[in-house]
Amino acid sequence: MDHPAFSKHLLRLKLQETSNAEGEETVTVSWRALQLPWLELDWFMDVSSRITHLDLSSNSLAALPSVVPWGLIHLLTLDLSNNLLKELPDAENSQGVICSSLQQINLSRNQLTSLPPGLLHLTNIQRLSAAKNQLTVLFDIPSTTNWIGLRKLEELDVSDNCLTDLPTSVMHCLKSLSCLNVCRNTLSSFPDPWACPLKQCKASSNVIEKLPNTISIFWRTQLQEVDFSDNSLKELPSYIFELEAVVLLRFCGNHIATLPAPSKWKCSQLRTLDLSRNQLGKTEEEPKSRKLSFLTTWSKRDPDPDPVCPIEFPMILRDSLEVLFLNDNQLECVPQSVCGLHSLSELYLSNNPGIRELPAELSQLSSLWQLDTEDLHITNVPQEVRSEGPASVLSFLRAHLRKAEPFKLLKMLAIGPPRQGKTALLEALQTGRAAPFTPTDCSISTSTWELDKPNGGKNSKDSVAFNVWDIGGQANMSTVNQCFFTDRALYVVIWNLALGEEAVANLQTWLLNIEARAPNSAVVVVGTHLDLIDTKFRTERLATLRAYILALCRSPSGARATGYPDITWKHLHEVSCKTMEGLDGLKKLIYQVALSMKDSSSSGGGSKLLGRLIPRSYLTLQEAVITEKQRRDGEGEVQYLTDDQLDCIIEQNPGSDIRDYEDLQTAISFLIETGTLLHFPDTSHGLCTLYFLCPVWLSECLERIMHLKSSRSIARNGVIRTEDLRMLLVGTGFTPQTEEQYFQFLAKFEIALPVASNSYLLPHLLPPKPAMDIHGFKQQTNNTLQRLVQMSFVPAGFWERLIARMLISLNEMDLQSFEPKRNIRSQPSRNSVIYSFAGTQQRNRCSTFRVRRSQTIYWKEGLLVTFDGGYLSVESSDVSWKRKKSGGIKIICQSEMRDFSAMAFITDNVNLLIEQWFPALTASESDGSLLIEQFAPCPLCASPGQQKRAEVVAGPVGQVGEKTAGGGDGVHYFNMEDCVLAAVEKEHIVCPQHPDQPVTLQELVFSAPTSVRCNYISVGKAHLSAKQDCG
Ligand SMILES: Nc1nc2c(ncn2[C@@H]2O[C@H](COP(=O)(O)OP(=O)(O)OP(=O)(O)O)[C@@H](O)[C@H]2O)c(=O)[nH]1
Ligand SMILES: [Mg+2]
Repeated sequence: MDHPAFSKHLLRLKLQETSNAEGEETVTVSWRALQLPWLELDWFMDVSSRITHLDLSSNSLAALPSVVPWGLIHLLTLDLSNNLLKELPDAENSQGVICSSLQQINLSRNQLTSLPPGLLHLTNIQRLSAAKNQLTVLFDIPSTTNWIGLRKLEELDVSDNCLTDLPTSVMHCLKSLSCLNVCRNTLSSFPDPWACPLKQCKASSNVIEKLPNTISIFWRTQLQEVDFSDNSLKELPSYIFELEAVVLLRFCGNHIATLPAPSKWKCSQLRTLDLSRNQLGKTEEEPKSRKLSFLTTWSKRDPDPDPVCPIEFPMILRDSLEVLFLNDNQLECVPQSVCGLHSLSELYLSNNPGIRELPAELSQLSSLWQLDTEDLHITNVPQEVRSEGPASVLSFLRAHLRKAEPFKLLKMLAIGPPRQGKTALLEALQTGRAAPFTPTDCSISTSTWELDKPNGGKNSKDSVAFNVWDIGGQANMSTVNQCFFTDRALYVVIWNLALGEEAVANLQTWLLNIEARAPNSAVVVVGTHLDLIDTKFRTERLATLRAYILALCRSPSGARATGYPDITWKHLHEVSCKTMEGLDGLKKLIYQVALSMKDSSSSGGGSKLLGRLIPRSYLTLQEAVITEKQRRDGEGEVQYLTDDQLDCIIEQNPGSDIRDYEDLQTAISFLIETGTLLHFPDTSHGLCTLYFLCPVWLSECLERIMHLKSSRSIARNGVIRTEDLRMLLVGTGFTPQTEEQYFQFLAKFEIALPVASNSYLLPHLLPPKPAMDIHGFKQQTNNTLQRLVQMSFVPAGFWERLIARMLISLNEMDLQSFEPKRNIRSQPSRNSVIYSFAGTQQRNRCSTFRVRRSQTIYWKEGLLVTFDGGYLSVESSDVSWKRKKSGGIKIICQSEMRDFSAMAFITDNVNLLIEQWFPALTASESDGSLLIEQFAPCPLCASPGQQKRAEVVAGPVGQVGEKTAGGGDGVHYFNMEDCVLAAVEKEHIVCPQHPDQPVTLQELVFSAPTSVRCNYISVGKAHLSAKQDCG
């Protein structure tokens, strides 16, 4: 400032000149925070007529030259905030105010005692802030002044001043006002409302005693936010709740003691209501209210009624109100109507010394996550529950509301290969004695068992109860018995130690099935016949066998293998059912494992399954279902309930609080988990509408099918006609109304799979080996293509479904190639619905495979189709892969015409099956390796001319993994993915066995499944065009 010229020079640097849309040069002045003590005209006079934005905020200005702002003709925005201004230059009349474009003025943080009268002449002003000044009156208007400004003002902020009132003469001129902030003044009243689109009205921290009663007349459909907190309101008139658009209402810190009657409320959009720090619930005339309630009939019955809360919230808030502050009031109890506010997510109740109980119905508020009860002396929720937070309090209340009881029964399934000692072991556990051997025909039996805490003495408090299902029976039943596998149960997998390593391998399918059907279960693997293991070598022998079991369930990297349950050495045990050796240890193990099971459905997922709280009505339902089961058993009635019958049973209990669908599902899950009934949620063909009561009965129904002999003519080649399958239902209790559900059940568990519109495949009838010697067909020639699909595990039902699917596809192929005019729609509709499970997708894939089949042979894990000039074969092949014994599919396709479309036909079928039914196989192991990979043997290595080892094809393939690396002595296997990638670049790929003789990729790749080929083609095209671009 001591060097005016220099100051001017510096300030001029902060002018920004731009030209506006009309081509005029405009100037923006940014002189913010420069400690300017005054404003020199010389600094800007030459450009003053071009200034559009003037920022002088945060300086030390105490006065302004009269040209600012009134003489700046093009000024749009003016910021004078944070200065020392006591007043603005005078503008005598409207002629002195030429800044008619001015839209925004910020005068906040100055020392103004009233707003400059010049503002009254601004006709385009939209935003005006004068917060944090010393305004005592809004405008000091000489009586001679005529003014017509402020009509377009939308936002007025005069908060933090000393205003005692807002003159209606000014306020009623603000025809466009939408936001008004008058917080922190000393207003004792609010001006009478007027016609304007007011949206926000903030008037907190004043001394307003009363709200104007026309508020809902003028602002009913516009006003959204109203804040009158920290005033002196004594009551809330009903009209404030008639504002239909209001979203936020704040009335905290007043003297409000009551609310208007619920019928008066119209604010159905209200989301936040703050009534904290008031006097709600305060009853001055205690005796009067008591007398009143005495008069009602209700209190006549109950002379000492619970405290009745005078505060009531209307039901119209039910779907809107999310946040409710009631803290710091004088409530005697939580208003019951709060429990009806279904959208509530936050509720603040702290500091209402009278509140002693939380209503149990609060727990029905499903969105509530914040429940503030600090400093309350709640007696009906234990302190330890309260200290765990709102979620725990609410679940405690919910349990209380539903009269829940801790439940300590689990379902336990004894499973494993046949004749291993399952029944003997259960008998030994339950009776403590070696049982005399009594063979039974029945494949499943149930019992109950109470296991006392080991070393805990006879204290039933700590005991665990089990519903034990002994799932045994003949070998052919063991696959179908998976339908009894339910989730969140304890599985005891039993095997005979004396059978050694071979028997361990047989456990694989059992373990895979548990993980597939019951992933939240606990598994214990128990070896029986310990007495048959020589005591001399026992320790080593057991260690070896244990290592075998663990190797099954672990991937080579040591992590849990995909598809297997989590089993560690802690879950393994050995016993003798003859000498009872190891039985005490087993009891201890079972007790520990049962106790450690987690309730995966609970909110945190971390609480224990045993002792979880079960609503009373679930328990009543359980009892009723058991009674019904026994009644039906006695009267020889069918052992399933339909939807309606279950509803009836629920309705028989008048106290039942099972109301909605979700709750019913939870109740049913409880019944399933405890072994009270069986239910399958599949909606297709209505399977979910049946509830099976008795597993023994269900098992008997299945036995009728499983005991069919393949010699019986009704099931030739393992295929049965629908009529014949229907005949097997006679006498079971299934009716024409429920037969569709039953067939769906059979398909679900691969007991009978639809293969054509009127026939089903019964996989159990398929021979384990091809019915004839097929090796004659498989003469290795040069016209053969092979493919090997490696799978980390073969899921249960895989082969059954693959065979059924291929039979369907082959039938379709026949129809398409040779009977094109046959109208498929003429088939009976119901059957075609069942049949359509193969999916329409399959037909859409453009399989070009067309042959006239001469023979089709299929067995448990394989299928062979012969035709003129070639054959096609698919079969399982055990391979060692990833250092483990695993499953594989070997596909061979031979064609004299060198038409290998059959290969694509098969691989499409395999891929689609996996996609639709076994998606778990498309995942990868914890070390990132794929669970499924495809290999193709080098056609040159495999050809007889090159290798005299034709048995490579027919015999076990061996170490494929190693072979791809080029080692070994046999045939090299190319990874299909590598081949497809290589095919983009070149026509040949090099086989490490004979690098001088490259292998053509053409056939290796072009017989890949349609999807891969498409990929290849698109990748190839992209690649080509990229090449062209470069060239
Ligand atoms: N020595 C010896 N024999 C046993 C042991 N456990 C079971 N057995 C015998 O093995 C045979 C088969 O036992 P079960 O209990 O019927 O076998 P299971 O697994 O229930 O058989 P299924 O129900 O038909 O699948 C019976 O003769 C038992 O006495 C054991 O620990 N030691
Ligand atoms: Mg048995």
